[in-house]
Amino acid sequence: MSWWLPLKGSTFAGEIDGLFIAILVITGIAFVIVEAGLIWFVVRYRARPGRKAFYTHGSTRAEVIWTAIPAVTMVALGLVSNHYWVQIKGRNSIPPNAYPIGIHAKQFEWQVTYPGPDGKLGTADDFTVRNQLHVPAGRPIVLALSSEDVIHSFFVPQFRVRQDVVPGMDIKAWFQATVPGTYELGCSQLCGLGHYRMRAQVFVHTPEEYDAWMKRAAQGEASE
Ligand SMILES: [Cu+2]
Repeated sequence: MSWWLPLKGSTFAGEIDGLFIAILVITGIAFVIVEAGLIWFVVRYRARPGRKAFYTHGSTRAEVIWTAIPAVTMVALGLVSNHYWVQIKGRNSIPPNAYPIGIHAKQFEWQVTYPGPDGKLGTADDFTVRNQLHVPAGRPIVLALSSEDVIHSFFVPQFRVRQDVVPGMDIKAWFQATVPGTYELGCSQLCGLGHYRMRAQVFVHTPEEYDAWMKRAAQGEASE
């Protein structure tokens, strides 16, 4: 269904899209039923000569029914999606072998810190690149998100990952990209006048390509 949803570019994408479509179908059915009922009542009880309007205090039975159906549907959706929440955002969801990348958001740019050849953040070989997120495909990535000033939000539609970046908080988010290519990271939280230009390019490389890029970038050569 690439004509309406972005490319499925991470291991989460299929599940998130399934949930999205399930909710769309449920709300779509409710929409059609409600609109059809509305039209039916408008026609059925239209003004006619000799018929007087009357007041009603409502129907307890009808109210219980139209409250219970959405409530049960909401709870069911919550229970079904909890599984995905635990897997994607849960406290212990980050795979232990995830590759760390630091992301520092500020008005209006993304500063991406790479762990360097040793694969560890917070060491001397780390280096930072503005507005370019390079990741290898097929490997879990854990982002350490921080903000300089206001709330920003990390969003790559193809990964189906969105995470607010909040000043004073150290927030982790993880994903595993699956399809090599070039995507866009946009700030999805209105953060000031330059919000519209707070974007970065996302490069998903094959593991070999990523290693080669890492070597070049660590030596301080221009990063792509
Ligand atoms: Cu922003």
